[in-house]
Amino acid sequence: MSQLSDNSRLIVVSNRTAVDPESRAGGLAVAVWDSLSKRGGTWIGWSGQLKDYPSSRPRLVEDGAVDFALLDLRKADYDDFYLGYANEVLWPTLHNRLDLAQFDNDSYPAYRRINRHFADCVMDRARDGDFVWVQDYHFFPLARDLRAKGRTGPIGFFLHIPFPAPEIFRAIPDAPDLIQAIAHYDLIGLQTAGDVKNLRDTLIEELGGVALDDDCVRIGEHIVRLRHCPIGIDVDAFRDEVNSEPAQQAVARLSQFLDGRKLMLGVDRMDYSKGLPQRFEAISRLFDTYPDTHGTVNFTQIAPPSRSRVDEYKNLRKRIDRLCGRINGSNGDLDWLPIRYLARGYKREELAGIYRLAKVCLVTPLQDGMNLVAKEYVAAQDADDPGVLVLSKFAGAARQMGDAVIVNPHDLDGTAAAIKMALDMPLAERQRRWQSLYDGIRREDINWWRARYFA
Ligand code: ADQ
Repeated sequence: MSQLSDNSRLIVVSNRTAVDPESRAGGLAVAVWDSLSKRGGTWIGWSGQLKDYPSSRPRLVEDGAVDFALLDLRKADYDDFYLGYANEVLWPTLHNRLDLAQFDNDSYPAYRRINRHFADCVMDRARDGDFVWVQDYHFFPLARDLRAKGRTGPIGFFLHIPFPAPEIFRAIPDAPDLIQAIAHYDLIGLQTAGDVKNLRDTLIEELGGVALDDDCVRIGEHIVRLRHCPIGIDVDAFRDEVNSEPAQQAVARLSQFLDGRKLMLGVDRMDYSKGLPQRFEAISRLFDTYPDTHGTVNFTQIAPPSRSRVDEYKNLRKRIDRLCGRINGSNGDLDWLPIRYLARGYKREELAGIYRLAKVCLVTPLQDGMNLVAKEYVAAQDADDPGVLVLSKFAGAARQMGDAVIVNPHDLDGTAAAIKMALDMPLAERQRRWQSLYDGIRREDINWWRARYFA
């Protein structure tokens, strides 16, 4: 069922598409674009437009072998589907943050409705033999909706974020219906073996599923295959960016700012799962505990705002603003800015240059499906003088990147000590760790990920 025949097309569904070539950058966009442009197929997603009276027909855009079908949505629907359900219920719960979940916001009907609307669009465009490949937590119910509308061909899913333990998932008031819907997929890819185990246990405990082996669960007559497929990056493409003109310009500007100081770097979407307050506190401990860091290092955090209409994200932004001010106020000097935070995005090429210059990269999420920044940072390093990756054990990437300096981001003193060790690490050890990490991200790259899913 999951094996793709040579002439079957891919029909991908995701909330955002990469119809704009500029957006063929981060994780999902690159991975899906690569798969689609090689095989040919259709990408169905939201148009980015909110309309008072949206047409039920999608806008069609053709780009080589890929055709896009883009649906407009009504603002109220989008607010409930995207902000309300996907980002205030599912995102916090799946990241183990029940304290932040807004279970009482009555957005599930809109979530279901938008899924049915997307299902109609898939039904109009998919042929029997095509493989429908649904991306991420915005579309858990889609397979069930498609079956209800009569689709018989294979339907797969990939979850980019973690799947929590059954007792966490069960806290969602609609969990029984959601898990019943998820059980309609034929093949579900997850980032880590732990995610596979959690989903498998939930299918068994909630639906009375029977484990056929570690990766297969039978529910009634239907078999759901679960597959552990950690997402990777296109390493060569990313290394090429380091030599681009924008990367070189970024290096020049940043070097001027650093004036010989060592750069410690963070690059994240502004999101509470990324552990930014804890990271800032750990940096503060670093300055308290190791006076020789004063004047000799700078920590730069790049964090473009995301989902800024959700209250929790507004609060996070305020918290970061305050922390940044406090740390600079207590530690800074006439000629030293200890830490700075840039609330904006950078072009991919610029980012590659910025990574290259960083002696230490801090990837310290409290919970993260994979985290591609960790892999991009390693890809951007130079074998002669590589920087050091400090990586949270709660990022999916830590399962593959054991040669990073692994930290528990809740342990502020431990993280500060690890950062100090990274700053002082002798060249030979930096090279050994980097080589091993680099070999890993090359071996298990974006093509490996795709092949593993479709194997
Ligand atoms: P994200 O939570 O968005 O993705 P991540 O994997 O780190 O997290 O991907 C972020 C991407 O955005 C990276 O490619 C990075 O380069 C880019 N980016 C981040 N900050 C940027 C900035 N300031 N300017 C420009 N680009 C920036 C979700 C899951 C992850 C999972 C991915 C892919 O939450 O766990 O790894 O999907 O499956």
